[in-house]
Amino acid sequence: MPHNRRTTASTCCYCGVGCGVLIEHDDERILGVQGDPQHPANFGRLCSKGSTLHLTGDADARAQFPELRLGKGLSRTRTDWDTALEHAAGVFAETLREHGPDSVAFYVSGQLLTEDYYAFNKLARALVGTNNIDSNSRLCMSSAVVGYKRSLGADAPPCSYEDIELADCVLIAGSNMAYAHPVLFRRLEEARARRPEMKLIVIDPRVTDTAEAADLHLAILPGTDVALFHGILHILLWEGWIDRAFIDAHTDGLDELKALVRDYGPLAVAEICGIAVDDLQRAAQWIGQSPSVLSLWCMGLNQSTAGSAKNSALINLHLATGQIGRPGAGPFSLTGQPNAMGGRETGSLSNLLPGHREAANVEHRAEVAAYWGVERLPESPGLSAIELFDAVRDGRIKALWIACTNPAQSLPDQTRVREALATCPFVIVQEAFTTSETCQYADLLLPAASWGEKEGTVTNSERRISHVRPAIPAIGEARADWNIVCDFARRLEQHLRPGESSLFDFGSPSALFDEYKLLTRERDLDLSGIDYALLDTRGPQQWPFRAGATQGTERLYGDGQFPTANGRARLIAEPYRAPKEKRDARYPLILNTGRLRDQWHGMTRTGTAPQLFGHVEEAILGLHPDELRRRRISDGQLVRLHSRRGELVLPVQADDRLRPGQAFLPMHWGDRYLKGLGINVLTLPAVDPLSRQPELKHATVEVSRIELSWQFFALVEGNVQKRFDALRPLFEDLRYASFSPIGRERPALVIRAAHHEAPSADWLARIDALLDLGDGPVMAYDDPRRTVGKRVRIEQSRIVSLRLAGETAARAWLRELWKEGRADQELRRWLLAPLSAAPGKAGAAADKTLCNCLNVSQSRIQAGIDKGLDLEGLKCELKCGTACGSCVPEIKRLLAQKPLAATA
Ligand SMILES: Nc1nc2c(c(=O)[nH]1)N[C@H]1C(S)=C(S)[C@@H](COP(=O)(O)OP(=O)(O)OC[C@H]3O[C@@H](n4cnc5c(=O)[nH]c(N)nc54)[C@H](O)[C@@H]3O)O[C@H]1N2
Ligand SMILES: Nc1nc2c(c(=O)[nH]1)N[C@H]1C(S)=C(S)[C@@H](COP(=O)(O)OP(=O)(O)OC[C@H]3O[C@@H](n4cnc5c(=O)[nH]c(N)nc54)[C@H](O)[C@@H]3O)O[C@H]1N2
Ligand code: SF4
Ligand SMILES: [Mo]
Repeated sequence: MPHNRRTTASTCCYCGVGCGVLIEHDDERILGVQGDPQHPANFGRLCSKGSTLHLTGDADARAQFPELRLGKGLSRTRTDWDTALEHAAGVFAETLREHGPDSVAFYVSGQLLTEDYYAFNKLARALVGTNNIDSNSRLCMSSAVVGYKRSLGADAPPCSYEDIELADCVLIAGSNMAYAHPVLFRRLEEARARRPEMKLIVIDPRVTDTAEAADLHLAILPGTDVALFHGILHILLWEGWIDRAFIDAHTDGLDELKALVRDYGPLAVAEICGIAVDDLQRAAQWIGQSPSVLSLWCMGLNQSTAGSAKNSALINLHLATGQIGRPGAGPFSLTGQPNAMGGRETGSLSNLLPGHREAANVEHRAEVAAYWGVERLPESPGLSAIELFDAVRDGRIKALWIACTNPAQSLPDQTRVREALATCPFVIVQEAFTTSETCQYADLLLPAASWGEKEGTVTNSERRISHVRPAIPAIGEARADWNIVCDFARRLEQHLRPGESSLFDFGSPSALFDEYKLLTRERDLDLSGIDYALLDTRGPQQWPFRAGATQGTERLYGDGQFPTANGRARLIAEPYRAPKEKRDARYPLILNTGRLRDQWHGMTRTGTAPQLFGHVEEAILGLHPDELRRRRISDGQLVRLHSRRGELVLPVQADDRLRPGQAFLPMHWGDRYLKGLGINVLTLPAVDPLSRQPELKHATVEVSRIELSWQFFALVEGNVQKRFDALRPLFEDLRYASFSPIGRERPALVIRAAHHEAPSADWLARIDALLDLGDGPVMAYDDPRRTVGKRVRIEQSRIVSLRLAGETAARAWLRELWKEGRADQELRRWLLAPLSAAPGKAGAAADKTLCNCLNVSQSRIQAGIDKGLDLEGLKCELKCGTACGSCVPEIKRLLAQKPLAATA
């Protein structure tokens, strides 16, 4: 252990749970990470992603130096910060002069810290003079923002994490918490173990790990949530399970809502939602009769053309039953990104201003302008993400600044997004990793400091602000986001307001925080009583936290007073509308997209830790077995998945946790790990009319057979990032290619590819050279008819590199040999055999790592189960599930399947 090993308390940079982490480091490198026992979000726990943070962030993948391209078609070259920012300020000044303030735009992110967010906002609205600043929160939280604002009067989740433990009935809608908010899910599991009488209802079209834990799973047809919530309200009204006194004293709109939900009788709703009437009744009864009801929701509600309606229809249930403002009760929207909340607070959606203000409100604009000391703020409405990229594509936006988000992976309808990025005259990408899909479009790449290297604050789902502390200096020449923005802004001021005092004279993130917080004073989120020193002495705090207060606020609306004009909450009457894209004969399947347990978004960070691919290794489409049968497609086969907008080639897997007619694809794959434009080449840019949030969970698609007779498989150890970068471009012309870093102690890159004919011998020779299979201790065999070619490199009696071309039946077997470090006679015999098939029973799928913390595979767990071990026995003997616990739901599923396995 290095003698100067130290610990810095900070936060996890992934999800909105906002766990505290203790970063172990030696002031230069991050060496380890532990959950912070003092942090009130996680009390020491971490999930599979948080606990592997120290294994991520490979320097080979990091952006380390500014790079500038001096003309389209040229390549970028390294430059220094002065040149980079002077150039950017010059281009912005000229664009503003020629085309006006609305010809530039900023597209930022819920993974920025509050101080970064605030600096970007001030830059866009006060200096540049445009409202064209939007965030990836538009794809994530904007429906929840609308839901809270119009139903309750302000964008404030009224609950605390503790309420998850206190509730008598928890309703989870459109959230796979077990994967996406694991530490909160652990808190829920533990509470249910202590209080088994607690009820859990899960609403999700799929059987997820979260749904499997439920007492009642409503597997509704995609997009039908509004009908379901209205149907529940219909029963609540009919049965008298409402809180009349609360409704009368604290809400408006009952009559209209009552008139609407009259049409949502149980039979009709059960039919629309595709569920049993009894289940609907039971859900209503639990909601109507439990002493306290808490709802948790996420993207299954928000990412919809009815996202705002879904949010308000759910909040209606709380208002009608008075289930708000009390321990264990309330509508609790789970936030996705670590600082989704900070973005909303600082006004980082185009329609907002700092301090929960509105860009369209004259008084709000005047207040902020006065505080900033500028004459006025821009009046013309800003563009929201989808509109913004449309405006880039049709040339209205001439300079685009993208920070901390990867739109060339995460926005819907990638073909259009890519066209926009390719045509934009000037694109700045402020990024921590060069591997993001968007980097290729950067005319100016600004390297950003990332997790463990930067300071500021974040607000988690329960309105709790934490101090994010740096452990080590930023890599290379990377700089903190706030610092880049302020430096640029001061240079732009030289062009736009020379001689005047700077609006961006901030020397530290705390200076930004101190300026920003006063914009929240006397607003609903008033956090003016917080500063870094307080967070350091008293720990993370929940807003509102007014100046002079001694503590923050656990729960809102306990007094029934809502921040609306008349103090009353609003029941919203909006009818159910079906999703935008309808199924038809050409596109008969509904494509749903979402998270995996161990990956984060476009995988720039998680993709650098090969062990995180142990759970799910490649992009696979899930489809009900009936749909496969109907199309005469076998499990594991490569298929062509296509929508009205684009296509992908990838393997399909039979999945009876989906209903027939539905398909599921993880959201993580862009064009790096899978050939194609990524999964969002299939999705559509239709948006909710109020929140402008796109419908990312509902595109219609079809799956077709595809004949790709030539197959390729390779596995090569060591230098994963470098090999990846060298090999990846060579696969661009093949029909299918997938890349996965794998392994633990010995990281390796796995490549699978397929095409309708064999590529040239020359191509194969280039690949072999990059795989170290060109010369040295390499065993080779090419069968005379050239249907199969095999190469294996063995060093110190171990396989270190191999490839199969033509036909790849032995790939799973070879992988096992590699993993076990075997290179014996059996391998030699196989190598010289004319066909590729492996000896013994071959072709089995690769084993998956269920427990990533303790490295326990599914097959070992299954063997334990077959031996008669129960969960405790498995934990005791194999140690699986004893660290972060993320794998426990899946182990429970294997245990539940036991009788099946026994009779099979
Ligand atoms: N492991 C991991 N965790 C993450 C992230 C990550 O990338 N990886 N990202 C973070 C971010 S930014 C976010 S926003 C959150 C997202 O967290 P979640 O929203 O929980 O995750 P998703 O998997 O996107 O979607 C949740 C569920 O919505 C369901 N769904 C689809 N359509 C419908 C519908 O019409 N109605 C209902 N009721 N449900 C539907 C899907 O089947 C899916 O199981 O996760 C955060 N946490
Ligand atoms: N089909 C489909 N699409 C989706 C979704 C879905 O469910 N289905 N979910 C949507 C949702 S909810 C979200 S939130 C988005 C997420 O989409 P993105 O925002 O595109 O996701 P990330 O890959 O997290 O992008 C963050 C980028 O910032 C970089 N980065 C990391 N740290 C820093 C830093 O400190 N500074 C800077 N400047 N850069 C940094 C990372 O390398 C990464 O490239 O995806 C959306 N897209
Ligand atoms: S639940 Fe996991 S990903 Fe989310 S903040 Fe906690 S450790 Fe990080
Ligand atoms: Mo998100």
